[in-house]
Amino acid sequence: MIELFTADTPNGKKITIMLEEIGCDFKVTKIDLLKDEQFKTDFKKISPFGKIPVITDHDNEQSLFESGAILIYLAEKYNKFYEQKYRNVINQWLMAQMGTIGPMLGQHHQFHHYNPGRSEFAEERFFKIAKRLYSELNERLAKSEYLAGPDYTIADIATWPWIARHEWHDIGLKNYKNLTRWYLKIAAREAVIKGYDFLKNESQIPRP
Ligand SMILES: N[C@@H](CCC(=O)N[C@@H](CS)C(=O)NCC(=O)O)C(=O)O
Repeated sequence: MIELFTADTPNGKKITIMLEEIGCDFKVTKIDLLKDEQFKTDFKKISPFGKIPVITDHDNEQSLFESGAILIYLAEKYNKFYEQKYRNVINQWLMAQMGTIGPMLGQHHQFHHYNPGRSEFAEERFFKIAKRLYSELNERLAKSEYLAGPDYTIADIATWPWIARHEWHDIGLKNYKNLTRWYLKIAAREAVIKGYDFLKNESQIPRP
């Protein structure tokens, strides 16, 4: 059984979606970020930077932090969404999510959604970067069904929950035809619908 320590954020949803996709038995332990539960001593033993998500695999009592590492671990353990033939390309797009898409959209959330008016420079900078990312993803998806090729992979599972925050981004997802096609196709997957609403409060995937 996998225990997932998480909160209702894009990085957290990557893992609930993956666990639903592979159909394994899992339990969610909620970490309240607003109450700083991520900085409690016991949690920091398994998450040294005080971040969610983290898993503990109770088959072997191994804990893992960093969503990309968790996705790779689960993909290898259950032999899903990480085909050997495309592994380098999957790694490339997964790392692009971890190193660029997540951090840049995360900053855009900070300055455009949570703290507008606090820093004109940062607001403009991350808005511009976020728009460019939408265009670049749109270009990639003009040439490829999914991010890493013809199949749905952990690179898509890592990226999709960030695009699911498109209303916060204020960029107009529907103007990016290929990105919208990819977004809606993934949004229709049963595991994605369940993983998105892992708190079971009937939260609906935002439509473009
Ligand atoms: N690179 C990390 C980022 C994790 C991350 O930033 N988690 C956020 C929530 S989405 C968090 O735990 N924030 C709490 C804090 O920074 O205090 C991953 O992908 O797992």
